[in-house]
Amino acid sequence: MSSRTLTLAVAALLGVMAGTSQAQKAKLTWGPAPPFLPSGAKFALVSGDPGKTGPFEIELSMPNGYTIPPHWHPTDENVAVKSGEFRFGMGDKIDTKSMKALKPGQSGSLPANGHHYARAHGPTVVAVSGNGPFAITYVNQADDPRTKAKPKAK
Ligand SMILES: [Cu+2]
Repeated sequence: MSSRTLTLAVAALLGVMAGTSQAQKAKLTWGPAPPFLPSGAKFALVSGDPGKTGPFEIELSMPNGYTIPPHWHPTDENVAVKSGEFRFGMGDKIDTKSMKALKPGQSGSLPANGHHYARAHGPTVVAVSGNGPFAITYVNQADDPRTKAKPKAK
């Protein structure tokens, strides 16, 4: 292989690698939902860091019927529906009749400290954005997956 051919080969390889990393940036990396959410959902970070101060965006992919029991956050929460149907309601008790439905392309804002709950109707993907640090407090401590995960003392 002449040195010119080698240079071209390296340039082509670097081009392929650059293309690959760009494709990976556009594609979200999905993992299990964080421990403060009920199990069964998938989670992907879009931008920022929900654990730190500043704006962040995550996506949550939920199976049909996935329910987040009544809870609140110390910060505003914005939810934009990507696919499926996201139903939510305000208050300390799940009332399916008073739930509102958001469809793909629609979004809603949940005010800081406002008690709310949510349920996926069909497989549903939402983008959640806000200003970190993100925190969640469940109205009923028994609903908190972090409490459930702890081994029960006898
Ligand atoms: Cu919430």
